[in-house]
Amino acid sequence: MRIIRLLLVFMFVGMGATMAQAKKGTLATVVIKTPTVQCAMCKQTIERFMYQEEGVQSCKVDFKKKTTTMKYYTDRTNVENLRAAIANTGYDADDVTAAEDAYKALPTCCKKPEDGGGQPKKKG
Ligand SMILES: [Cu+2]
Repeated sequence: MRIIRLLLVFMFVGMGATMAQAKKGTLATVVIKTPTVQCAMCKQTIERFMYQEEGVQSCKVDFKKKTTTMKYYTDRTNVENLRAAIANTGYDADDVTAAEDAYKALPTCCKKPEDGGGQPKKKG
């Protein structure tokens, strides 16, 4: 009798875990072009901000390739939201232009070269 009860408990725990997983929704990956990122600080700024964004599971900025790769839960957010969120950190995201206020608040090195920012150009 005890064993049957124990089995039942295990079954419920198992079902609960399965349901919790289903509730999390589907993960999707998106690569967003972020052409204005240029250094490790840009990467940090975007990643720190995006991890607070609803539905984002992971965020990785590649400032050499100038892309931001994100995994997100499709039931909690969408690509438009993610682009808008990046733009709100001060960086262009695909066809969404950076929010001006946020861009102005970026450290000088993270601004576009025409605004006096950027890294010294390496030759070759
Ligand atoms: Cu930067």
